[in-house]
Amino acid sequence: MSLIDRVEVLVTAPGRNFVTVRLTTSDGLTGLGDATLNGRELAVVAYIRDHLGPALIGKDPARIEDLWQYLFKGAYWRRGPVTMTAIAGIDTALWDIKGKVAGLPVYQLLGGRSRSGVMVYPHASGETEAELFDEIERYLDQGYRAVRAQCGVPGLETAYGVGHGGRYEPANGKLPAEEIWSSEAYLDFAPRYLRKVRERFGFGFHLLHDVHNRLSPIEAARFGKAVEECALFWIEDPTPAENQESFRLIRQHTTTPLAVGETLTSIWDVRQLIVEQLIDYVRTTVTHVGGLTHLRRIFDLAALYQVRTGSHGASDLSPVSLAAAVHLDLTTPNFGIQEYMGYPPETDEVFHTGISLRDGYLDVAEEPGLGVEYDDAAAVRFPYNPKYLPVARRLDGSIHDW
Ligand code: EZ4
Ligand code: CO
Repeated sequence: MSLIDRVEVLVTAPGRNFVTVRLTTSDGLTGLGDATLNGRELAVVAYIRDHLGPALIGKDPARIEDLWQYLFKGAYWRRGPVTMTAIAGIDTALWDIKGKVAGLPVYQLLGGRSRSGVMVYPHASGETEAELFDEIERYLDQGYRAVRAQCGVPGLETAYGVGHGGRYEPANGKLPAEEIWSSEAYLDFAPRYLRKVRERFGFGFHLLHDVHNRLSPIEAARFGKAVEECALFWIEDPTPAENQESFRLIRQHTTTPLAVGETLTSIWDVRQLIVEQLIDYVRTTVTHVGGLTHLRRIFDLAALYQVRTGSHGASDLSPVSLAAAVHLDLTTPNFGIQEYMGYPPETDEVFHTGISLRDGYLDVAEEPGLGVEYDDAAAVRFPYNPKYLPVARRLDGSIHDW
């Protein structure tokens, strides 16, 4: 019988930091999983290297479900981003191995295709409206069917989601950078530029917007109402979701669809949002909810309540994460949309994937497993480069949700 022989945690920074789990079996098969937690990478590395890895040696890699329960329930300490990201790295690598053993792409193991491609949305952003409109135009010209729009807010020096003349990368400080936030300025400006986007480009594509947890429930309700005429695909993270019931208030006031989930780490964190139909899209992602084993359980729960999926797919999730996401998206009946920012050339030097983009849809190559190769020789050329996400302060200096 083939057993888990080796557990490696690989850290590389080709464009940005990524943590990758590589499992090797006694008959020489390898599996890859993404375990990147932006700005907290080494906490996950230690969790796998010092705690999960030693317990996996000699275990049967075919028993994915049992190993998941062993790492989750068996740990006594459960949930939380570090734990669930570490479990995800291992779980994803086990699915990769199972695919290789079977000689089948992972989406086949998950039930086969429900669709011919995975609709994605890229990020259009600008410090000014003019820059934002140029980016939207560029993406629409490239054939994307959906675009996320984020613009700098007059009076605020920085705004989340806005690249500064290049790729958007929020983890940018040796220590956390401090950004100033004003919900008043944002609430005044954002509905106006979103309306201008529709006036200029029409309604023939899906328009998305990320609020990034910056509003209170009643402010979010007001925002949702103010943008109803824009027919948004969704507003994302209108308010922090620890109090899941607070979404009732937003719901009572607006028909703008709501999406939540990128920082949530288990089915328990989205249970009420889903069963009370307080959201329209669940955005949990394979890397931060313990891998494919748990994510598909969330998606199945969501299907019962007409909630569709829209997984987080920012570029701080590695190409291994993207590949796993696309395999699952291809099969999921209640799939909605997948976030996709693409990667800089350095990232592609380390992670070789057969993922293709056509007419705004992603697809995977028909390789066994996830279809991703990790290039060790390239990876060592990009050593770990510690970076933090910023923090946000209000105009009076107090801390706000970033
Ligand atoms: O700020 O992934 O929808 N995407 C986002 C991201 C997050 C980063 C945090 O690591 O909100 O850009
Ligand atoms: Co977001």
